[in-house]
Amino acid sequence: MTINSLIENLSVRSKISVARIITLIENNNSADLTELQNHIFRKTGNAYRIGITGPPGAGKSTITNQLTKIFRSQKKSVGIIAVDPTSPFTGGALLGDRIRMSEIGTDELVLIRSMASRGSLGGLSKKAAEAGDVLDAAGYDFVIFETVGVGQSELDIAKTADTTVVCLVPESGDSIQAMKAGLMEIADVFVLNKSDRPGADSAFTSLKSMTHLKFRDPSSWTPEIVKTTASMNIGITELVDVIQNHRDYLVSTDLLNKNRSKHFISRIEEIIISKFSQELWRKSTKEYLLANIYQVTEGKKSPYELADEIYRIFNS
Ligand SMILES: Nc1nc2c(ncn2[C@@H]2O[C@H](COP(=O)(O)OP(=O)(O)OP(=O)(O)O)[C@@H](O)[C@H]2O)c(=O)[nH]1
Ligand SMILES: [Mg+2]
Repeated sequence: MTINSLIENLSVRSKISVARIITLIENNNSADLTELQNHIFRKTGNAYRIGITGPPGAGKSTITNQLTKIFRSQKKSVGIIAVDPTSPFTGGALLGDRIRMSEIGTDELVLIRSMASRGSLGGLSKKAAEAGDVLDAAGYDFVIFETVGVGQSELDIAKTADTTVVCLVPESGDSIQAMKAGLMEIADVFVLNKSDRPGADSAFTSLKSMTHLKFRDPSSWTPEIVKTTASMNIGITELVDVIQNHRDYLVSTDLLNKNRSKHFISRIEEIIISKFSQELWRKSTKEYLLANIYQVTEGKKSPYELADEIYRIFNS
């Protein structure tokens, strides 16, 4: 299939075209696809993007599966991107598998895609965002990003989501860990999953007091907390309601657009930095660096001085 026919076929009913375009983007590290991505981008803007993150095994896939079933009962189509920043090897297969094997896996209007890091984390969140664009352009009503909360990557992915759901479990100290890992900063909604387990009530209370301490401003959004037992489909309708509340809040305050423009600013900055660094590191600057690095190693010049010299060569 040519790129043009892929674009023509781009719709929720053509999973093959969608999957092929995502693969093209995933494998491409050059600017060759700019034109394709320009085309795709013009068709985006209609999907609502939900990020679901949290520690390994917290129940993210189970929740994604149950959420998707509700969205489907509302006749909405759902594209799911399971991002596995921990695994450069499996192609992210494990993350996606639990969903793929479930009832929604065979639904014509649900597309599930796994993406793994292949060594570069920064690149992964960029590509996940671009894959989200493809699903958006294809007409999926919801795009869900599932990602394990282990570091920077989920923070980056949160940048591209309209609503970020942080999924925790009652195990002691989990909410404290979330604070440390920066999940508090990105959460619009907390899910306390596995509420069938002991300690759920006290975990709920401590999470509640934490969010209220942190978000005192009554005019801004205070993350809502939903207790769920995803494996038994308990609490999921409430979660859908809370996501909808957040969406309404974003729309009524115009924050939906403002946040999206912030995301675009970061994306554009990244594109420019990458263009700039390709230009900067041409043959002459790289050679100059390698030929003169000994001066820094021997303490004759500081790294700043050598960087300045290289920058001057670049500008001349
Ligand atoms: N007891 C209990 N188990 C649950 C609940 N939700 C999910 N599980 C189980 O927890 C395990 C992990 O669930 P997943 O949905 O795969 O969790 P995940 O966060 O997607 O895991 P990773 O993607 O590997 O990080 C599975 O065995 C689920 O059946 C729940 O509410 N209560
Ligand atoms: Mg999972």
